[in-house]
Amino acid sequence: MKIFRRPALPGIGAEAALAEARRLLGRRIEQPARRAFLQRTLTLGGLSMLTGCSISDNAGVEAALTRVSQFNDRVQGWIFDPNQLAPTYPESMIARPFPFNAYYGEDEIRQVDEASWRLEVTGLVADKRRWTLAELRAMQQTDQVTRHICVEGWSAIGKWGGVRFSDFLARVGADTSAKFIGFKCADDYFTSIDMPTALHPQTLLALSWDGAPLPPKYGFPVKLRMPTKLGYKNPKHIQAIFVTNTNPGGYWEDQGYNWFGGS
Ligand SMILES: Nc1nc2c(c(=O)[nH]1)N[C@H]1C(S)=C(S)[C@@H](COP(=O)(O)O)O[C@H]1N2
Ligand SMILES: [Mo]
Repeated sequence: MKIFRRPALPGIGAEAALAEARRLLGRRIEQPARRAFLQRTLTLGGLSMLTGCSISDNAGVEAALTRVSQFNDRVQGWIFDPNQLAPTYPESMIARPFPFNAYYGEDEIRQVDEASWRLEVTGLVADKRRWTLAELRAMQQTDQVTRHICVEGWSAIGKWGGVRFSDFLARVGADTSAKFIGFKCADDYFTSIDMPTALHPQTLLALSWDGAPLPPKYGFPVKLRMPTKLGYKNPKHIQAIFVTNTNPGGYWEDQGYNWFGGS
């Protein structure tokens, strides 16, 4: 059994709070001079002015960091370019074996039964129904060799194949003017993404890894693969997808990880 890991944000001291705020602010500010300026000059007083939160106790620090993170979500949303492709790599660079990660250890990997599994699609869609794996396999397939980046400090290149998510959303008649797509997984993990990322050409409803059906550890029967987002935004073992205008949050996001989670 893996010990539950606390995410990087909560319960931290003033210096760490400043470092985190600088990191969150700096990541998505494009002009290097402005970014360097903010990172050099942000003080605790500045952080408290910027966020309107008093930094006198842990609760205040957390409130301030949440505001910075929410600001960062908006900036990432504004600057996300729906046509810009993430880098792709030659097959010779695929990591074998590919790292496994989940909020539990390898001994607790979920074994989903293909025969009884269905993908439930609900919310703001014309065709609310349950899909079998065979039906997903019958749709047009595409693959990508891209880099998966985990906030825990590792990254690895893998090859995922499956249905372009924008094709799937069109097929179910999703309201693409809605703001969010939520995902519920067989291991009770959950996450959600913004519509522009859902429609990005490299966002895949992935059914395979390295040319073979997704093994249980990588999320059998389906995962959402997005090379434009960090690892925790890529749900494995998906059971339900819903289109909504209410932000569904996520397992790690609700504990302080940045919601947009762009890479
Ligand atoms: N269902 C589910 N999906 C999940 C997770 C999880 O615990 N459960 N962990 C996330 C995190 S933090 C990472 S880094 C990737 C790991 O995917 P991999 O095992 O294919 O490397 O899955 C993401 N999706
Ligand atoms: Mo991760």
